[in-house]
Amino acid sequence: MDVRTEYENLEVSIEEGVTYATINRPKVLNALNEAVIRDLLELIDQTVFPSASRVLVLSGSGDKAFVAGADISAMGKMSSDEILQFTRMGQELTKALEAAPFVTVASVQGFALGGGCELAMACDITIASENALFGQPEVDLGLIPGFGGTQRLARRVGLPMALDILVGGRKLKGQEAFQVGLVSRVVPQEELEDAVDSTIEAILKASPTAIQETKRLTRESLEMPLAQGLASEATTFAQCFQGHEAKEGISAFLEKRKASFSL
Ligand code: CO8
Repeated sequence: MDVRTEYENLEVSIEEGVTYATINRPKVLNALNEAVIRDLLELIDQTVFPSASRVLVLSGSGDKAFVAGADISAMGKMSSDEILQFTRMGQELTKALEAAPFVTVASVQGFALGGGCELAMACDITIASENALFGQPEVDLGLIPGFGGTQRLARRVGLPMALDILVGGRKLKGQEAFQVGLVSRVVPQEELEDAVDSTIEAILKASPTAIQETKRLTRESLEMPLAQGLASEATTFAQCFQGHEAKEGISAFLEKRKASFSL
């Protein structure tokens, strides 16, 4: 089965182990409509199977915006049934990014507002340039966040900061977003590509199974009691230890050579 790389609203390229997806609607600052979300969901499915990509990098076209939110003009034309469907699709996308067996990296420059902030937050690693601007301005439109903002933001940055962003209209530039834990790293704009590349390099050189299990357990830790999470960690650790990747990793260390992992 061929992997589809031609999409109306996405630029997709696949390189060794990595799928790059750029949301390509620069005239509306990469706003998310139903078609973009459907395309992203299909791409995620394809990245799981049959592609062997271990990393998905999400970005927005141009340097002005990652994503300036859900497409306000498209939403204005939706019926209440359609809007419910649209919210659910957006939430499905954020859940798919979190549940994916590969690592999702958001590369953010410019506006990451509303649905754009929610999309960046659903990625495993969010790398922002100093010019990034995060915010959840939905209340100004008479709306509330609909792609997970009311649920994920407080888990990510704590209640006082989340409420300041959600109801106090606070917008955070890249550096401040890093300081409050909204993003993983912040770099000057001209270093964004290198920062993404070095993150990819670190992921690709490590054991695929270990990366996949670590992501799964760490994400699950937010959903379960500590004792249950620790039990799950111990079992998975023992399983990894039995696997050929751990045998290779440990031997390589002892033999003072680079490990070579295969799935
Ligand atoms: N939707 C549609 N079009 C947009 C959007 C958007 N979110 N953002 C920008 N655009 C369009 C503008 O209308 C404009 O189009 P045109 O050239 O035809 O006039 C073009 O992009 C460029 O934008 P501006 O001229 O406004 O550029 P500025 O640099 O002056 O301003 C801003 C940039 C500050 C980003 C401004 O465009 C803005 O405020 N955009 C809206 C931001 C926003 O409110 N985002 C939240 C949207 S709601 C949301 O995301 C909810 C998510 C969950 C939804 C669940 C649904 C059911």
